Amino acid sequence: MKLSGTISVILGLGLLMAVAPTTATAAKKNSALASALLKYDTNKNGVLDAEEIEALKKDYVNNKPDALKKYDANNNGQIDESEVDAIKTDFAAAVAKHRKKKKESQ
Ligand SMILES: [Ca+2]
Ligand SMILES: [Ca+2]
Repeated sequence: MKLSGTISVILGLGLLMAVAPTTATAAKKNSALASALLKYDTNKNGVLDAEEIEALKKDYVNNKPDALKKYDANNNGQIDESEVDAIKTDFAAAVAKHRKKKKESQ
């Protein structure tokens, strides 16, 4: 009984270790994509202003950057108003993370 419990724990840990790297890579990729949104904040005020959103939309139509592809939820080749909200949300998270990182490195 005790032995099988130990085996379960070992198997559990093994599974956890097998799953963890994949999750970490995905998280890293997501955060890299979110960081790519930071460049659209051209005046660096930590907010995507109307004209910055316009520039972002144009960039998507013209260049289809990887960082924006996932936001084109209906795949019509454009960032629609309804898709802007998701970008703003991720942008805000990226800004918060960026600021925290900056603070930690000081
Ligand atoms: Ca801005
Ligand atoms: Ca769209």
